[in-house]
Amino acid sequence: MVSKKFSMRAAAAGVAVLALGLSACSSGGDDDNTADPGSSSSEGSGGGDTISVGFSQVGSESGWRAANTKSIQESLTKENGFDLKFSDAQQKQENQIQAIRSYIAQGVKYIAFSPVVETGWDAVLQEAKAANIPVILTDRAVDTQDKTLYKTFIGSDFVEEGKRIGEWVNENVATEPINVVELQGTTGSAPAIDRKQGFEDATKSNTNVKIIASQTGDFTRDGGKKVMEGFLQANPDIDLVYAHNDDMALGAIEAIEAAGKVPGKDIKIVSIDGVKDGMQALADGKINYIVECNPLLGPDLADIIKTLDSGGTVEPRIVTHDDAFDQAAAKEALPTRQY
Ligand code: GZL
Ligand code: ZN
Repeated sequence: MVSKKFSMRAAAAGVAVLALGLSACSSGGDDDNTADPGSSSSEGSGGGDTISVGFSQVGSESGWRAANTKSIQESLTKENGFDLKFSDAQQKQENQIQAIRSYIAQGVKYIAFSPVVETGWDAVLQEAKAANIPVILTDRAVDTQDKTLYKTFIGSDFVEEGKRIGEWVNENVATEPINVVELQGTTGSAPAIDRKQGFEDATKSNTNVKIIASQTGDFTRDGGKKVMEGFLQANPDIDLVYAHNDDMALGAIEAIEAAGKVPGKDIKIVSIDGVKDGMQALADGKINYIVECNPLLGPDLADIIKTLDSGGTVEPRIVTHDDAFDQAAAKEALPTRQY
């Protein structure tokens, strides 16, 4: 459940701090927002006092992404005062840049997006700034020197996620020498860079941990399966898989089983996200530990935009709360998981 308090400062008027208790709320979905950026929503400009928002989504590469998209579309509805224009970039940066330019041309009031990779955004964000359209980063960060190019970045701390995985491995697996293979997320993306960093930070002083191979599976099941097949062929003795997300872990499980080994036992698996299929595999003993990465950012995005629209300001960095689960905790949590 995502419920968080973060204080937001009212405008220069010096009005007392406005602390908002924000909780995930799932109002009825308005799921006809899959129009490509070129078209405005089917009901024209949304009319009346709705706030027009252009959202560029990374793609639909994983269970996490599907839950994140659902949360945004269910929160930025007309009933909730929004006219949402939503586009899926199929994990291509050029499609995101094109979508953002289209939103600028349409004169939306706000732009929000999850940057597929960290770099290469300054030009298009300068254009949004020149058009006086505030930009909000959700889920993933951009790597820019100019912090005025966006109002806030709301998302998990991926270094912390990698660290928590590494600490659990130190305590529960690497009490003897282990060979580790790593399934990295999308090359150049903030989660892939930071999750790799966090794991290494946590395990670098543990001489039992030896990372013998590390390669991107692009956050997809198929990618995880194919890379794991390669790892298995090249390395006869693998003790642990560190997957940057559940979808790649689920692909690795398929490859490990096809090789006649038992995932979670012969080869242990640790992962990040906590999507339903991952939590089920954890409860079934095929995965050993998962650090959650909460995708339910829709309600907070809606609140951030409304705060900005009423002249308020928001913190430049809002960190999403993540939980962590072992096999017993997964069994307990599964029945009430929202994603
Ligand atoms: C993390 C998000 C990552 C997920 C993957 O916030 O950007 O992208 O961990 C998803 O499942 O594809
Ligand atoms: Zn919690």
